[in-house]
Amino acid sequence: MVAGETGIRAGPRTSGALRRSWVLHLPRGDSLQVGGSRRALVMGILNVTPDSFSDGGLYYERDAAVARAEEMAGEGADIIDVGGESTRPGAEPVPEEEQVRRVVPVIEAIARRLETPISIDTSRAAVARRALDAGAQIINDVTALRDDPMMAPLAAERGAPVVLMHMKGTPRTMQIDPTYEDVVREVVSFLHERIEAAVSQGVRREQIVVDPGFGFGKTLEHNLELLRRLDELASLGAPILVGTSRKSMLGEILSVGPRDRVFGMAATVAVALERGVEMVRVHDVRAAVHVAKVIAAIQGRAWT
Ligand code: HH2
Repeated sequence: MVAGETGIRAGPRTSGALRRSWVLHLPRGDSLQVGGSRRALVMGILNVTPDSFSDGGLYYERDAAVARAEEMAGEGADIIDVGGESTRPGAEPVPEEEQVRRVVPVIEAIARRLETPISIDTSRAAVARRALDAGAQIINDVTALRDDPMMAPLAAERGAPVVLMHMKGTPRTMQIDPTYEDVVREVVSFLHERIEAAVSQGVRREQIVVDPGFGFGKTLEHNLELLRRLDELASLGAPILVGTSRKSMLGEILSVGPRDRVFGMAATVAVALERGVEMVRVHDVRAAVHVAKVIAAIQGRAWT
């Protein structure tokens, strides 16, 4: 059996597939149950940036950001993902000090007001360290610990769960003609390599979450192939996080702007959860929580 799996079989009202279950241990002592008998976790996105692709500028002011975090918690978010750097295609890196200036006051304020765990969306260890000091408890690194050699040691030292995401290239270059022989196999082998690299640097295997990185160096067809074959990521033995929210793959299908892609997101979340995904990262928390609850009920899991 793959490490981290319990081997608990799904109940009689479900498809009979292996029901996977983990407990992520948070640095401040709490834990997050992932999979098993409970509904999928919903990570609410909080972009403290002037230029994110769908909500740039909306939550750039501290008070607006904190109010949005409270709203998402009220809608059922299980994690608030705070980021101070846009990673949209073509985006330039934001200096560490500027990311810290954007996210730290917001994280401090949210951690004071809410019990909802906070993740920090950054690839820079200096930013993650300051965010963890301010009250964040999970590291979400879209470069899977490749951008900054100090990120893995930091995660190991703090005992923080880490999201490792697949990306081909960098945000500046990733959408320039991405090609794969088999996108799913390449993503799986990349994530396998990154899990082993993290573990070899002291990160506990049970604290690792993987993410195929929708829209990061992928065409529409690559993204759709990944969605169709998400169950193949289960071989990695880690919880799977999926982020399709408002992304251009939905815009290409629906010909609508980013804020009008909520139903499209809901369709992808429903399919992902039915393929065994345990976590989703979304802007529209209320909609995703509703989908997660209904899917959980259908699968015979607790939906509250
Ligand atoms: N997508 C974005 C940013 N961070 N992290 C994970 N783990 N998975 C994702 O799919 C992912 C991510 C991009 O979306 P968003 O944060 O809304 O936009 P921007 O990068 O422009 O701020």
